[in-house]
Amino acid sequence: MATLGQAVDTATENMTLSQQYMALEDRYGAHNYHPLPVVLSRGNGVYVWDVEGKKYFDFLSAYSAVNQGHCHPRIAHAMIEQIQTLTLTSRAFYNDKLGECERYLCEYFGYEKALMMNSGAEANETAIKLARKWGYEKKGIPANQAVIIAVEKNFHGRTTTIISASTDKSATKNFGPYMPGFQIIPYDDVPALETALKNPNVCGLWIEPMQGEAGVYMPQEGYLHQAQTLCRKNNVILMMDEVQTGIGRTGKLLASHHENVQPDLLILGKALSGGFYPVSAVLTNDEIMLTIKPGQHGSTFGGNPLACAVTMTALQVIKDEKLTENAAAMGDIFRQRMRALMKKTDLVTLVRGKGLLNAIVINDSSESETAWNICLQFAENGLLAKPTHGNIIRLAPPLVITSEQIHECCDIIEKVIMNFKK
Ligand code: IF1
Repeated sequence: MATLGQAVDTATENMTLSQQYMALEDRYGAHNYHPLPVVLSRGNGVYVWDVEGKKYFDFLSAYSAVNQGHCHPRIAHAMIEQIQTLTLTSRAFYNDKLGECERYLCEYFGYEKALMMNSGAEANETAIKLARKWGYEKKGIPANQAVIIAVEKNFHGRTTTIISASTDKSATKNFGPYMPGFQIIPYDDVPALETALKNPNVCGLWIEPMQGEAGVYMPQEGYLHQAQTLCRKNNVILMMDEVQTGIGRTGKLLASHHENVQPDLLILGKALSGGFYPVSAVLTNDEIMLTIKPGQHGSTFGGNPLACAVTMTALQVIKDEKLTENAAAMGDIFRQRMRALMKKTDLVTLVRGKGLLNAIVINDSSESETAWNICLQFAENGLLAKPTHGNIIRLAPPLVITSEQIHECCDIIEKVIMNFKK
């Protein structure tokens, strides 16, 4: 077995262990990311360690997949038990975990039916297919005329259909031709929504309750509720992508709940498994879900026994450890500390977010390296975060963070910001 040193073509005698691992990825892996130069090898709760043994607070939480904290022991135990029992049956047969998990999901989130998939993108693809099928078979939209309304700066995943609705050039350039049937309108714009929904061929409105990738952008108070009202008035499905904002992240079980909105169709992923396994799901009512008949949709691993065992435990942990409530309380402390920091510096111009999904806006152009360089110094000081777009830094720790830890992290952020030289 080649040792690490032999695995890369470049010389390794003067390279750190981290540099050797980074060289491996560079040599053998697709260059589809630009990671911070940190090589992680262990995680526990809010902490991760790199291969040199340096400890960090994780302020990205794998893009909100580890809301329960890294390597949560209860979820690990449930996974190990199931791994040694039954992992995958396919849906050619029944198994003793799927029905239990579907009931658990429906009761937990308040829906009649669940369809389990693997990635967040697949759940969004499932939502698109359900909305279209319902549009043709229940709303009476003429064949192949169904339209789904999406909004500017959305992020729903990376498949060719999903990016067909994207307004982000880096997500769409040279991936055409694009899937038809999407109309893009501005986010957080009720008049634009009102006009678009008048089209009788519209089957769905497809939005995030807060736009994570766009830079933790929150719509004005009331937008979500008006969207729900307008969808009901125009017989359109409100398809809410809570892959990043759901499962306690924003201080409510769903970010939609900040406005007492119950989406007609709910899209979940990421923290459904606490970061142990790719699990996603679409939840909706019988009328919509039962438009898909046997053999019309599915996936090899969708809803497998291992995914189900992990999911039920990961969601029970959110409840038992009151992580939603903790996210609300810790988020208040965090934004309070950031607003106090803003009074002492002009480098941070804005803090925004709900619960533990927050972002700070850096006072420099979005083309500058400033936010990136600030994140490098955060890492130097033991806190991992990464800019979303240009000058916006997303700050989203696991929901298990304590008040002592959140203050320690704010101290790190303050120290770096106050000493930063552009
Ligand atoms: C990447 C972004 C975040 C999501 C929402 C669906 C999906 C995601 C609201 C798809 C996934 C991830 C994907 C990952 C980075 C990260 C991300 F920067 F891409 F946009 F979080 F903001 N809906 N978001 O946030 O779920 O298929 O990935 O399981 O692709 O770079 P997935």
